[in-house]
Amino acid sequence: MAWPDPLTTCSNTITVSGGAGAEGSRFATHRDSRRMRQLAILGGHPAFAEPLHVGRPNVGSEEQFLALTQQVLASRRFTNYGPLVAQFERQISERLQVEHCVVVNNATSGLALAAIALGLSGSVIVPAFGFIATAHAMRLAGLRVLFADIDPRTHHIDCASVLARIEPDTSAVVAVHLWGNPCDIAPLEQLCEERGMKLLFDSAQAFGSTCDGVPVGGFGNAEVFSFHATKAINSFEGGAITTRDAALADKLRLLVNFGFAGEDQIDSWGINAKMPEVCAAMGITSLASADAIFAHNLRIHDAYAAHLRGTEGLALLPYPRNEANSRNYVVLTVTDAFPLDRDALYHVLRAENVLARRYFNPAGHQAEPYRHLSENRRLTLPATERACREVLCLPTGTSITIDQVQRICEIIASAGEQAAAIRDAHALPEERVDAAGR
Ligand code: T4K
Repeated sequence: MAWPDPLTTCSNTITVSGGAGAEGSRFATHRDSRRMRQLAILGGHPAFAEPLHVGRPNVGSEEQFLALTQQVLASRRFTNYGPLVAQFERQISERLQVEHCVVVNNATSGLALAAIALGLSGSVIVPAFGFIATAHAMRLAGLRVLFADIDPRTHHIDCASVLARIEPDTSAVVAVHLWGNPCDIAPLEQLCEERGMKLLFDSAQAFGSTCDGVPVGGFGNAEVFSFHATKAINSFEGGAITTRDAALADKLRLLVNFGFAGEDQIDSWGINAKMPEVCAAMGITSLASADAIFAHNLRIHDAYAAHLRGTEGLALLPYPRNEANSRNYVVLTVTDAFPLDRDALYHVLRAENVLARRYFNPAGHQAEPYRHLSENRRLTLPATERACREVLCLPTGTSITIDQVQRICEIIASAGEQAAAIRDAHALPEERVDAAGR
Protein backbone atom coordinates (compact mmCIF):
# COMPACT_ATOMS: atom_id res chain seq x y z
CA MET A 1 0.00 0.00 0.00
CA ALA A 2 1.35 3.45 -0.89
CA TRP A 3 1.31 5.54 2.26
CA PRO A 4 0.40 9.19 2.18
CA ASP A 5 3.79 10.44 3.26
CA PRO A 6 3.60 13.08 6.00
CA LEU A 7 6.84 14.48 4.62
CA THR A 8 5.18 15.52 1.42
CA THR A 9 1.48 15.62 2.15
CA CYS A 10 1.56 18.12 5.04
CA SER A 11 1.79 21.53 3.44
CA ASN A 12 3.32 22.97 6.59
CA THR A 13 5.62 20.09 7.32
CA ILE A 14 9.16 21.14 7.96
CA THR A 15 11.35 19.17 5.67
CA VAL A 16 13.56 20.23 2.84
CA SER A 17 16.23 18.01 1.39
CA GLY A 18 19.54 19.79 1.44
CA GLY A 19 17.92 23.22 1.95
CA ALA A 20 20.54 25.98 1.77
CA GLY A 21 19.27 29.33 3.11
CA ALA A 22 20.43 31.22 6.17
CA GLU A 23 19.48 28.44 8.60
CA GLY A 24 21.24 25.89 6.43
CA SER A 25 24.58 27.66 6.54
CA ARG A 26 24.31 28.38 10.27
CA PHE A 27 23.67 24.71 10.85
CA ALA A 28 26.70 23.79 8.75
CA THR A 29 28.93 25.72 11.18
CA HIS A 30 27.53 23.79 14.14
CA ARG A 31 28.02 20.60 12.17
CA ASP A 32 31.77 21.28 12.12
CA SER A 33 31.99 21.80 15.89
CA ARG A 34 29.72 18.82 16.44
CA ARG A 35 32.31 16.49 14.97
CA MET A 36 34.58 17.33 17.92
CA ARG A 37 32.58 15.26 20.41
CA GLN A 38 31.79 11.59 20.44
CA LEU A 39 28.20 10.53 20.92
CA ALA A 40 27.51 9.11 24.40
CA ILE A 41 26.02 5.93 22.94
CA LEU A 42 29.40 5.33 21.30
CA GLY A 43 31.32 5.91 24.53
CA GLY A 44 31.47 9.70 24.81
CA HIS A 45 30.22 11.80 27.73
CA PRO A 46 26.55 12.74 27.76
CA ALA A 47 25.94 16.15 26.22
CA PHE A 48 23.83 17.19 29.21
CA ALA A 49 24.74 16.71 32.86
CA GLU A 50 21.09 16.84 33.91
CA PRO A 51 18.22 15.12 32.09
CA LEU A 52 16.11 17.19 29.71
CA HIS A 53 12.44 16.22 29.95
CA VAL A 54 9.49 16.28 27.60
CA GLY A 55 7.09 17.05 30.44
CA ARG A 56 9.03 19.28 32.86
CA PRO A 57 6.35 21.35 34.63
CA ASN A 58 6.04 25.07 33.90
CA VAL A 59 5.75 26.97 37.19
CA GLY A 60 4.74 30.56 36.41
CA SER A 61 5.10 33.10 39.24
CA GLU A 62 6.27 31.39 42.42
CA GLU A 63 5.31 34.53 44.38
CA GLN A 64 1.73 34.30 43.13
CA PHE A 65 1.50 30.61 43.92
CA LEU A 66 2.94 31.05 47.42
CA ALA A 67 0.61 33.99 48.14
CA LEU A 68 -2.43 31.95 47.06
CA THR A 69 -1.24 28.96 49.07
CA GLN A 70 -0.86 31.13 52.17
CA GLN A 71 -4.42 32.27 51.55
CA VAL A 72 -5.54 28.62 51.50
CA LEU A 73 -3.70 27.86 54.72
CA ALA A 74 -5.03 30.93 56.49
CA SER A 75 -8.62 30.26 55.40
CA ARG A 76 -8.53 26.59 56.41
CA ARG A 77 -10.61 25.93 53.32
CA PHE A 78 -8.64 23.14 51.65
CA THR A 79 -11.17 21.47 49.36
CA ASN A 80 -14.90 20.88 48.60
CA TYR A 81 -15.38 23.76 46.17
CA GLY A 82 -13.53 26.55 47.89
CA PRO A 83 -13.05 30.05 46.44
CA LEU A 84 -9.95 29.21 44.38
CA VAL A 85 -11.63 26.33 42.56
CA ALA A 86 -14.57 28.66 41.84
CA GLN A 87 -12.15 31.31 40.54
CA PHE A 88 -10.29 28.77 38.42
CA GLU A 89 -13.57 27.59 36.88
CA ARG A 90 -14.59 31.18 36.07
CA GLN A 91 -11.22 31.92 34.48
CA ILE A 92 -11.34 28.78 32.35
CA SER A 93 -14.88 29.58 31.17
CA GLU A 94 -13.82 33.11 30.25
CA ARG A 95 -10.69 32.06 28.41
CA LEU A 96 -12.44 29.27 26.51
CA GLN A 97 -15.62 31.31 25.94
CA VAL A 98 -17.77 28.44 27.16
CA GLU A 99 -20.67 28.79 29.60
CA HIS A 100 -20.01 25.90 31.97
CA CYS A 101 -16.83 24.55 33.48
CA VAL A 102 -16.59 21.85 36.13
CA VAL A 103 -13.09 21.47 37.49
CA VAL A 104 -12.05 17.93 38.48
CA ASN A 105 -9.09 16.11 40.02
CA ASN A 106 -7.76 14.89 36.64
CA ALA A 107 -8.85 14.45 33.04
CA THR A 108 -9.21 10.68 33.30
CA SER A 109 -11.96 10.88 35.90
CA GLY A 110 -13.38 13.87 33.99
CA LEU A 111 -13.70 11.75 30.84
CA ALA A 112 -15.34 8.86 32.70
CA LEU A 113 -17.77 11.17 34.47
CA ALA A 114 -18.60 13.02 31.26
CA ALA A 115 -19.41 9.66 29.61
CA ILE A 116 -21.66 8.73 32.56
CA ALA A 117 -23.35 12.15 32.63
CA LEU A 118 -24.04 11.87 28.90
CA GLY A 119 -25.74 8.52 29.52
CA LEU A 120 -23.47 6.63 27.14
CA SER A 121 -24.03 2.90 26.84
CA GLY A 122 -22.78 -0.10 24.87
CA SER A 123 -19.68 0.83 22.90
CA VAL A 124 -17.80 4.03 22.09
CA ILE A 125 -15.28 4.73 19.35
CA VAL A 126 -11.88 6.03 20.39
CA PRO A 127 -8.72 6.69 18.34
CA ALA A 128 -6.17 3.91 18.76
CA PHE A 129 -3.26 6.36 18.64
CA GLY A 130 -3.10 8.53 21.74
CA PHE A 131 -2.69 8.39 25.49
CA ILE A 132 -4.32 5.26 26.90
CA ALA A 133 -6.33 7.27 29.47
CA THR A 134 -8.99 8.00 26.84
CA ALA A 135 -9.83 4.31 26.45
CA HIS A 136 -9.34 3.49 30.14
CA ALA A 137 -11.76 6.24 31.15
CA MET A 138 -14.45 4.81 28.86
CA ARG A 139 -13.90 1.36 30.34
CA LEU A 140 -14.18 2.85 33.81
CA ALA A 141 -17.56 4.20 32.71
CA GLY A 142 -18.59 0.62 31.84
CA LEU A 143 -18.30 1.07 28.08
CA ARG A 144 -16.82 -1.20 25.43
CA VAL A 145 -14.01 0.50 23.55
CA LEU A 146 -13.81 0.24 19.76
CA PHE A 147 -10.57 1.54 18.33
CA ALA A 148 -10.49 3.55 15.10
CA ASP A 149 -7.53 4.50 12.93
CA ILE A 150 -6.08 7.99 12.49
CA ASP A 151 -5.36 10.34 9.63
CA PRO A 152 -1.58 9.94 9.20
CA ARG A 153 -1.11 13.64 8.44
CA THR A 154 -2.71 14.95 11.61
CA HIS A 155 -2.81 11.89 13.92
CA HIS A 156 -6.50 12.61 14.54
CA ILE A 157 -9.30 10.06 14.45
CA ASP A 158 -10.22 9.27 10.86
CA CYS A 159 -13.91 9.71 9.97
CA ALA A 160 -13.88 6.84 7.45
CA SER A 161 -12.45 4.52 10.09
CA VAL A 162 -15.08 5.71 12.59
CA LEU A 163 -17.81 4.82 10.10
CA ALA A 164 -16.32 1.37 9.61
CA ARG A 165 -16.18 0.71 13.35
CA ILE A 166 -19.74 1.69 14.27
CA GLU A 167 -21.73 -1.19 15.81
CA PRO A 168 -25.45 -1.32 16.63
CA ASP A 169 -24.80 -0.40 20.29
CA THR A 170 -22.29 2.41 19.61
CA SER A 171 -23.42 5.47 21.53
CA ALA A 172 -20.59 7.96 21.05
CA VAL A 173 -17.34 9.00 19.46
CA VAL A 174 -14.61 10.21 21.78
CA ALA A 175 -12.31 12.27 19.57
CA VAL A 176 -8.94 13.51 20.81
CA HIS A 177 -7.47 16.90 19.91
CA LEU A 178 -4.08 15.23 19.79
CA TRP A 179 -1.01 17.44 20.21
CA GLY A 180 -3.45 20.26 20.93
CA ASN A 181 -4.43 20.55 17.28
CA PRO A 182 -8.22 20.44 16.92
CA CYS A 183 -9.64 17.37 15.18
CA ASP A 184 -11.79 17.55 12.12
CA ILE A 185 -14.66 18.87 14.21
CA ALA A 186 -17.34 19.65 11.60
CA PRO A 187 -17.36 16.22 9.86
CA LEU A 188 -17.37 14.47 13.24
CA GLU A 189 -20.31 16.59 14.41
CA GLN A 190 -22.21 15.78 11.22
CA LEU A 191 -21.46 12.07 11.44
CA CYS A 192 -22.54 11.85 15.08
CA GLU A 193 -25.71 13.80 14.43
CA GLU A 194 -26.65 11.57 11.48
CA ARG A 195 -26.02 8.40 13.50
CA GLY A 196 -27.65 9.65 16.72
CA MET A 197 -24.39 9.38 18.61
CA LYS A 198 -22.92 11.73 21.22
CA LEU A 199 -19.61 13.47 20.58
CA LEU A 200 -17.17 13.89 23.44
CA PHE A 201 -13.83 15.59 22.94
CA ASP A 202 -10.76 14.54 24.87
CA SER A 203 -9.11 17.95 24.92
CA ALA A 204 -6.54 16.97 27.55
CA GLN A 205 -3.74 18.36 25.37
CA ALA A 206 -5.64 21.27 23.86
CA PHE A 207 -6.02 23.96 26.50
CA GLY A 208 -5.57 27.30 24.75
CA SER A 209 -6.00 25.93 21.22
CA THR A 210 -8.32 27.46 18.67
CA CYS A 211 -10.20 26.04 15.71
CA ASP A 212 -10.85 28.67 13.04
CA GLY A 213 -10.13 31.22 15.75
CA VAL A 214 -12.69 29.77 18.18
CA PRO A 215 -11.26 28.41 21.43
CA VAL A 216 -11.55 24.66 21.84
CA GLY A 217 -13.89 24.00 24.80
CA GLY A 218 -17.44 24.46 23.51
CA PHE A 219 -17.53 21.79 20.79
CA GLY A 220 -19.47 18.53 20.82
CA ASN A 221 -21.51 17.57 23.88
CA ALA A 222 -18.60 18.26 26.20
CA GLU A 223 -14.82 18.64 26.23
CA VAL A 224 -12.38 17.45 28.87
CA PHE A 225 -9.05 19.16 29.62
CA SER A 226 -6.06 18.01 31.63
CA PHE A 227 -4.00 20.19 33.96
CA HIS A 228 -1.55 17.42 34.78
CA ALA A 229 1.94 18.59 35.77
CA THR A 230 3.23 17.78 32.28
CA LYS A 231 0.69 19.97 30.49
CA ALA A 232 1.51 23.53 29.38
CA ILE A 233 -0.98 24.79 31.97
CA ASN A 234 -0.96 22.69 35.12
CA SER A 235 -2.53 22.45 38.54
CA PHE A 236 -0.15 19.66 39.69
CA GLU A 237 -2.97 17.21 38.91
CA GLY A 238 -6.29 18.41 37.59
CA GLY A 239 -8.79 18.63 34.82
CA ALA A 240 -11.90 20.42 33.66
CA ILE A 241 -15.08 19.47 31.83
CA THR A 242 -16.52 22.26 29.71
CA THR A 243 -19.90 22.33 28.00
CA ARG A 244 -22.61 24.62 26.68
CA ASP A 245 -25.24 22.29 28.20
CA ALA A 246 -26.41 23.62 31.59
CA ALA A 247 -28.24 20.40 32.53
CA LEU A 248 -25.14 18.34 31.79
CA ALA A 249 -23.02 20.65 33.94
CA ASP A 250 -25.49 20.27 36.83
CA LYS A 251 -25.32 16.48 36.53
CA LEU A 252 -21.53 16.61 36.47
CA ARG A 253 -21.40 18.69 39.66
CA LEU A 254 -23.30 15.91 41.43
CA LEU A 255 -21.15 13.13 39.97
CA VAL A 256 -17.94 14.87 41.05
CA ASN A 257 -19.10 15.20 44.67
CA PHE A 258 -20.73 11.89 45.75
CA GLY A 259 -24.09 13.02 44.39
CA PHE A 260 -24.50 15.65 47.12
CA ALA A 261 -26.91 18.42 46.15
CA GLY A 262 -26.78 19.93 49.65
CA GLU A 263 -25.52 19.16 53.13
CA ASP A 264 -28.10 16.43 53.76
CA GLN A 265 -29.29 15.80 50.23
CA ILE A 266 -27.99 13.07 47.95
CA ASP A 267 -29.51 13.28 44.48
CA SER A 268 -27.44 10.79 42.50
CA TRP A 269 -24.59 8.36 42.40
CA GLY A 270 -21.22 10.07 42.42
CA ILE A 271 -17.57 9.79 43.33
CA ASN A 272 -14.96 12.09 44.74
CA ALA A 273 -13.38 13.86 41.77
CA LYS A 274 -12.91 17.25 43.42
CA MET A 275 -9.89 19.44 42.94
CA PRO A 276 -8.22 20.64 46.15
CA GLU A 277 -7.70 24.39 46.67
CA VAL A 278 -3.92 24.17 46.52
CA CYS A 279 -4.20 22.65 43.04
CA ALA A 280 -6.49 25.48 41.98
CA ALA A 281 -3.85 27.89 43.33
CA MET A 282 -1.35 26.32 40.95
CA GLY A 283 -3.87 26.34 38.12
CA ILE A 284 -4.60 30.05 38.58
CA THR A 285 -0.86 30.79 38.75
CA SER A 286 -0.20 28.74 35.64
CA LEU A 287 -3.07 30.37 33.76
CA ALA A 288 -1.68 33.83 34.54
CA SER A 289 1.51 32.84 32.67
CA ALA A 290 -0.24 31.03 29.81
CA ASP A 291 0.66 33.50 27.10
CA ALA A 292 4.32 33.63 28.16
CA ILE A 293 4.50 29.82 28.31
CA PHE A 294 2.91 29.46 24.87
CA ALA A 295 5.26 32.12 23.42
CA HIS A 296 8.28 30.29 24.84
CA ASN A 297 7.09 27.00 23.36
CA LEU A 298 6.60 28.68 19.99
CA ARG A 299 10.22 29.91 20.03
CA ILE A 300 11.40 26.42 20.99
CA HIS A 301 9.34 24.83 18.24
CA ASP A 302 10.65 27.30 15.67
CA ALA A 303 14.22 26.57 16.78
CA TYR A 304 13.73 22.82 16.31
CA ALA A 305 12.17 23.49 12.91
CA ALA A 306 15.08 25.66 11.82
CA HIS A 307 17.75 23.21 12.96
CA LEU A 308 16.07 20.06 11.65
CA ARG A 309 15.21 21.58 8.29
CA GLY A 310 17.22 19.80 5.63
CA THR A 311 17.51 16.51 7.49
CA GLU A 312 16.05 13.92 5.22
CA GLY A 313 13.68 11.44 6.82
CA LEU A 314 12.72 13.70 9.72
CA ALA A 315 9.57 15.80 9.87
CA LEU A 316 8.04 17.90 12.59
CA LEU A 317 4.28 17.76 12.97
CA PRO A 318 3.11 21.23 11.93
CA TYR A 319 1.01 23.60 13.97
CA PRO A 320 -1.08 25.99 11.86
CA ARG A 321 0.42 29.47 12.38
CA ASN A 322 -2.99 31.14 12.30
CA GLU A 323 -4.35 29.12 15.23
CA ALA A 324 -3.47 29.32 18.92
CA ASN A 325 -1.78 26.26 20.36
CA SER A 326 0.33 25.77 23.48
CA ARG A 327 2.81 23.76 21.40
CA ASN A 328 3.35 21.58 24.44
CA TYR A 329 4.60 18.80 22.18
CA VAL A 330 7.40 18.81 19.63
CA VAL A 331 6.39 15.82 17.55
CA LEU A 332 9.13 14.38 15.37
CA THR A 333 8.38 11.70 12.79
CA VAL A 334 11.35 9.47 11.98
CA THR A 335 10.76 7.78 8.66
CA ASP A 336 12.66 5.10 6.73
CA ALA A 337 14.52 7.84 4.86
CA PHE A 338 16.46 8.66 8.05
CA PRO A 339 19.44 6.32 8.50
CA LEU A 340 18.32 5.28 12.01
CA ASP A 341 14.92 4.11 13.12
CA ARG A 342 12.94 5.93 15.80
CA ASP A 343 13.90 3.52 18.58
CA ALA A 344 17.61 3.80 17.83
CA LEU A 345 17.36 7.59 17.82
CA TYR A 346 15.46 7.43 21.12
CA HIS A 347 18.37 5.49 22.69
CA VAL A 348 20.95 7.86 21.21
CA LEU A 349 19.14 10.79 22.80
CA ARG A 350 18.65 9.07 26.16
CA ALA A 351 22.35 8.33 26.31
CA GLU A 352 22.92 12.10 26.00
CA ASN A 353 20.41 12.71 28.83
CA VAL A 354 17.75 13.90 26.40
CA LEU A 355 14.66 12.06 27.64
CA ALA A 356 12.65 12.06 24.42
CA ARG A 357 9.38 10.11 24.61
CA ARG A 358 7.88 7.51 22.28
CA TYR A 359 4.38 8.95 22.61
CA PHE A 360 2.16 7.03 22.02
CA ASN A 361 3.31 3.47 22.01
CA PRO A 362 1.77 0.88 22.14
CA ALA A 363 -1.48 1.65 20.34
CA GLY A 364 -4.73 1.20 22.24
CA HIS A 365 -5.76 -1.98 20.43
CA GLN A 366 -2.31 -3.47 21.09
CA ALA A 367 -2.25 -2.70 24.82
CA GLU A 368 -3.85 -4.48 27.74
CA PRO A 369 -6.65 -4.89 28.63
CA TYR A 370 -7.79 -4.50 25.01
CA ARG A 371 -5.41 -6.54 22.86
CA HIS A 372 -6.74 -9.93 23.91
CA LEU A 373 -10.37 -9.06 23.24
CA SER A 374 -11.75 -10.86 20.22
CA GLU A 375 -12.53 -7.61 18.37
CA ASN A 376 -8.90 -6.49 18.62
CA ARG A 377 -6.99 -9.72 18.08
CA ARG A 378 -6.94 -9.38 14.32
CA LEU A 379 -7.54 -5.63 14.13
CA THR A 380 -5.06 -3.80 11.91
CA LEU A 381 -4.94 -0.02 11.99
CA PRO A 382 -2.10 0.87 9.62
CA ALA A 383 -1.79 4.62 10.21
CA THR A 384 -1.88 4.15 13.97
CA GLU A 385 0.69 1.38 13.90
CA ARG A 386 3.00 3.43 11.72
CA ALA A 387 2.71 6.47 14.02
CA CYS A 388 3.48 4.24 17.01
CA ARG A 389 6.71 3.19 15.28
CA GLU A 390 7.78 6.59 13.99
CA VAL A 391 6.84 9.31 16.46
CA LEU A 392 9.29 10.73 18.97
CA CYS A 393 8.48 13.73 21.18
CA LEU A 394 11.37 16.06 21.95
CA PRO A 395 11.86 18.17 25.10
CA THR A 396 10.16 21.54 25.28
CA GLY A 397 8.65 23.85 27.91
CA THR A 398 10.05 26.72 29.93
CA SER A 399 12.92 24.69 31.35
CA ILE A 400 14.34 24.13 27.85
CA THR A 401 16.51 26.80 26.20
CA ILE A 402 17.11 27.62 22.55
CA ASP A 403 20.75 26.66 23.03
CA GLN A 404 19.73 23.22 24.31
CA VAL A 405 17.49 22.76 21.28
CA GLN A 406 20.44 23.48 19.05
CA ARG A 407 22.55 20.87 20.85
CA ILE A 408 19.75 18.29 20.70
CA CYS A 409 19.48 18.84 16.95
CA GLU A 410 23.24 18.51 16.58
CA ILE A 411 23.03 15.14 18.34
CA ILE A 412 20.25 14.07 15.97
CA ALA A 413 22.30 15.10 12.94
CA SER A 414 25.40 13.33 14.29
CA ALA A 415 23.29 10.24 14.92
CA GLY A 416 22.26 10.23 11.27
CA GLU A 417 25.87 10.54 10.15
CA GLN A 418 27.09 7.75 12.46
CA ALA A 419 24.11 5.47 11.92
CA ALA A 420 26.09 2.32 11.09
CA ALA A 421 28.16 2.46 14.28
CA ILE A 422 25.08 3.23 16.37
CA ARG A 423 23.10 0.40 14.85
CA ASP A 424 25.82 -1.98 16.03
CA ALA A 425 25.71 -0.51 19.54
CA HIS A 426 21.93 -0.52 19.44
CA ALA A 427 21.91 -4.24 18.64
CA LEU A 428 23.33 -4.77 22.13
CA PRO A 429 20.96 -5.95 24.85
CA GLU A 430 18.83 -3.18 26.33
CA GLU A 431 20.87 -3.12 29.59
CA ARG A 432 24.11 -2.39 27.69
CA VAL A 433 22.50 0.41 25.76
CA ASP A 434 21.19 1.90 28.99
CA ALA A 435 24.53 1.48 30.71
CA ALA A 436 26.16 3.44 27.92
CA GLY A 437 23.59 6.13 28.24
CA ARG A 438 22.34 6.75 31.75
N1 T4K B 1 -6.15 12.16 27.37
C1 T4K B 1 -5.02 12.55 26.77
C2 T4K B 1 -5.02 12.76 25.29
C3 T4K B 1 -3.88 12.80 27.53
O1 T4K B 1 -2.74 13.20 26.92
C4 T4K B 1 -3.93 12.60 28.92
C5 T4K B 1 -2.74 12.77 29.72
C6 T4K B 1 -5.15 12.21 29.51
C7 T4K B 1 -6.24 11.99 28.68
C8 T4K B 1 -5.29 12.01 30.97
O2 T4K B 1 -5.08 13.22 31.68
P1 T4K B 1 -4.81 13.17 33.30
O3 T4K B 1 -5.75 12.19 33.89
O4 T4K B 1 -3.38 12.81 33.50
O5 T4K B 1 -5.12 14.59 33.73
C9 T4K B 1 2.10 11.96 30.97
C10 T4K B 1 1.02 12.50 31.87
O6 T4K B 1 0.98 11.80 33.11
C11 T4K B 1 -0.33 12.49 31.29
O7 T4K B 1 -1.12 13.41 32.04
C12 T4K B 1 -0.32 12.94 29.83
N2 T4K B 1 -1.59 12.84 29.19
C13 T4K B 1 0.66 12.08 29.06
C14 T4K B 1 0.72 12.50 27.63
O8 T4K B 1 1.93 12.24 29.62
P2 T4K B 1 3.68 9.93 31.36
O9 T4K B 1 3.45 8.58 31.95
O10 T4K B 1 4.40 10.02 30.10
O11 T4K B 1 4.33 10.91 32.44
P3 T4K B 1 5.74 10.86 33.12
O12 T4K B 1 5.54 10.76 34.59
O13 T4K B 1 6.60 9.85 32.47
O14 T4K B 1 6.31 12.32 32.84
C15 T4K B 1 6.77 12.73 31.58
C16 T4K B 1 8.08 13.47 31.76
O15 T4K B 1 7.87 14.62 32.53
C17 T4K B 1 9.18 12.67 32.44
O16 T4K B 1 10.36 12.81 31.68
C18 T4K B 1 9.36 13.33 33.79
C19 T4K B 1 8.78 14.72 33.61
N3 T4K B 1 8.09 15.15 34.82
C20 T4K B 1 6.88 14.56 35.11
C21 T4K B 1 6.19 14.93 36.22
C22 T4K B 1 4.87 14.29 36.55
C23 T4K B 1 8.63 16.10 35.64
O17 T4K B 1 9.74 16.60 35.38
N4 T4K B 1 7.94 16.49 36.75
C24 T4K B 1 6.74 15.94 37.10
O18 T4K B 1 6.14 16.32 38.12
O19 T4K B 1 2.23 10.59 31.18
